[in-house]
Amino acid sequence: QIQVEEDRIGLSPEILRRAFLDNLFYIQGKPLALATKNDFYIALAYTVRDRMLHCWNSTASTYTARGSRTVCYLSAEFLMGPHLGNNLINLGIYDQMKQAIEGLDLDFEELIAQEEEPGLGNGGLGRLAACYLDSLATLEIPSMGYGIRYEFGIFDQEIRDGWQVEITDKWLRYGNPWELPRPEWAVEIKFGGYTEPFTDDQGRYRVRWIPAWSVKGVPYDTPILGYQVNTANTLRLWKAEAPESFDFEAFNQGNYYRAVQEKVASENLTKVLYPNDEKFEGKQLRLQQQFFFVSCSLQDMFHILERQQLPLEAFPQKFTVQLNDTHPAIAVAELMRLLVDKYLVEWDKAWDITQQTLAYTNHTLLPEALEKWALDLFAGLLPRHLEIIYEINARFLDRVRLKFVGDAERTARMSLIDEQGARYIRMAHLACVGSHAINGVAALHSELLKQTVLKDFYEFFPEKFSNKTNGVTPRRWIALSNPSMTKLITSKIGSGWIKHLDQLRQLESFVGDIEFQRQWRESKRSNKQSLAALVKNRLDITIDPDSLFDVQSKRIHEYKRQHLNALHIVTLYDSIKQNPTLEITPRTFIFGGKAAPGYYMAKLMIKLITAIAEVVNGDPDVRDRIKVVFIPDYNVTNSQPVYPAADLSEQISTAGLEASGTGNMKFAMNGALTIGTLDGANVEIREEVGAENFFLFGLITEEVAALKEQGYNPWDYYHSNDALKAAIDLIASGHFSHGDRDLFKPLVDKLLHHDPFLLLADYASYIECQTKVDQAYRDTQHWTRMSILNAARMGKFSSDRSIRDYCKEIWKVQPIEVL
Ligand code: 26Q
Repeated sequence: QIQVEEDRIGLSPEILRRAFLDNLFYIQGKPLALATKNDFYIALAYTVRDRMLHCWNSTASTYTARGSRTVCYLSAEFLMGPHLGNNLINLGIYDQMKQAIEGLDLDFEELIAQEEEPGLGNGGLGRLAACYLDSLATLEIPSMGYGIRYEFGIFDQEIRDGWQVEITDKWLRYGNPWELPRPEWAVEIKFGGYTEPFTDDQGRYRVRWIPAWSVKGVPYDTPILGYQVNTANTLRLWKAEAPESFDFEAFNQGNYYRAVQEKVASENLTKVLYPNDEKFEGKQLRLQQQFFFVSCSLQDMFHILERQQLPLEAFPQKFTVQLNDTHPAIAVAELMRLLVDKYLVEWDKAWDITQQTLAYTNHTLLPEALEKWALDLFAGLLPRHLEIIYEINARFLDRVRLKFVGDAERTARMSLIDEQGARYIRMAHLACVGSHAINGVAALHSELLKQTVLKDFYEFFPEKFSNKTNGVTPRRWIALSNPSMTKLITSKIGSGWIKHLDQLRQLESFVGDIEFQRQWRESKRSNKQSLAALVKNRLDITIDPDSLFDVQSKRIHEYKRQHLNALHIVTLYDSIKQNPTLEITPRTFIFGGKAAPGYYMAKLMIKLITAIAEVVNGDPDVRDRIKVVFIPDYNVTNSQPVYPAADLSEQISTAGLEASGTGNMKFAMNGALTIGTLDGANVEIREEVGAENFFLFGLITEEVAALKEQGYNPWDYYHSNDALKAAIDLIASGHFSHGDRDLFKPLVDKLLHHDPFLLLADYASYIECQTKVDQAYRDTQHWTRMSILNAARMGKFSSDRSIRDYCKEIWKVQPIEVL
């Protein structure tokens, strides 16, 4: 037992302050007078980190001593957001630290704002992984997040002349106090080359892989603290470096330049996060990234197994590995390779271990998002894995033929190899076959999976399928982001809800309490005031905190239909222009979100929104009734003040296309009402909060399918709805583009000629629903009531509930308390 000085564990403001000054002096090497804001931030971060390390070490010792079963969450993305504020909340020392820092006449919030967030994800999928790590630690589940330490995360977004401009995210520029490199646990990852069969000394038939090159994977560990528990789990992210050996010395004898080039090439592997989501791109470097982090992580698990002197057969008891979408699905082949080629386990045994270990979560039904790797590309990089996939496929298809005799079409559909024309490896099929459990991320999505993309697999092994509705962590998304509401709720029902979100139901007994309603409104109003101040500060736009804050913030996508929201704004603008005395509830339309750099239509949607904003906000006839704001660089940091300030949450995707959504949950938990389609988790949110507290519109999934089946014609809607025609014509006329009729032509034409996401079909229903919102907001009391009930009934959507479900039904793992 190591004795630690008080300065590194004490929690009183006085000791925290002393520790902070000590860190400033000894870590940053600065006296108070010379320190920059960043120095202060680093000193503050180390002061917090010291307190976490205590938990981290105890956790490691406890897990080792108990030989615990461990959840390994494999994800190409972890969108953690800033650590400092969250760690202060989870340590339970937010207020003490604030006092400590303010006692030095420093601005605490300003120091917290110094942190460059690790934006190692695109959106929902990466942020879900982050929420799950928070819940795993809070529920005291032995677990490890495994991913990639991208040197450049998701790009920073600037808006210039209304267009998105991408800026490199140099998040490591000023160092990262939260991670510890562990070079002693580095592993080697091999690529390319060829294979050859041979017979070993025991006369066994085996295959040798002679790779062409390799890189070194170095783990960087970040502690992940649970909320008010001693558990601190690990997020282990891998960085690629040049290998130590691999014949480079021989190869590069006297060729210094070549040697340096090789080093640069190795480090390229984990240089940058691919900024596309929901669209597959078959880039070689991306496949290298996927294999790299999967192989690093699996090798790491074998090392742990060895260190704990467990036999290979114990692998599935020791580890349960969750695949966050198909990005890590190569794990199926790599685990087989390690078992069969390296550890000499016979095929059937290895296959049992693999299947028992792996489980797969699907996050999308969009066909363009399904990963399929061109066979040549795959063969060039992973020749041995291709052979293994062929073997898995041959054995699997034999079973399919046995079960569905004579159904050759089915066999072709289910094959791991797509052979209609150019050949591809289907990663979702590989994940399904190699896993014992397959799940979707909301009830509707899980049903649709079974009926559409994974239908054949559901018919083959129905017992593997289940639903695990997503959730979000109330620590970051309420306690940290919304201190005023947190304080109010806690004053009424105590603070137990932060760990047991179902307890929010106790708020229902105060829903008719006039004083509580007033306080609720006051909290919302102050959050709107804060957001208004941020908007004023950053964008120099004045927005009225008494207007209805109508927010759509998420990645920009046609299926998410930000342009449907835009059509509503144009319709309101046009009706005010036609009828200047029109009485409407004043509204502020707030947008935020990044477009994939190569997604032209999404970028044009941003331009459309900013163009509408320019006209609306500049027109004295309308600008006191409607305002439009596009918040640039929407990320975790910038989103935190947004959810608490929203009155209305826009969740308006075409039914059947949003797998779950998680922003929908963050908004509703913070007392926003939802206007939404019956899509993803909206369905379940509506069930929980009550249909009377939810603004529902639009076609349902079956109607979408039927309409497309019968031949959808957007022109029918255009010609039969005057307001719709007027809105589209106004955009096409160049009214929002300084007379330029070409600018938005691609967008308008796509709506009129194809409209794959059925905006025109849903327009009338959406506008009618928005009119109801307008009227409902005028009844302040009733709106407040609905707002309270929304927050009170969101318990289901805590990621703690999701994680409990995974633990019980898939991972079969129990908590281990750290003392
Ligand atoms: C794949 C291959 C190559 C390059 C990039 C990608 C890639 C990257 C990210 C594909 C997809 C993603 C992200 C998908 C995503 O965020 N999906 C969202 O997942 C959330 C969590 O389950 C759901 O709530 C959302 O509905 C879903 O859209």
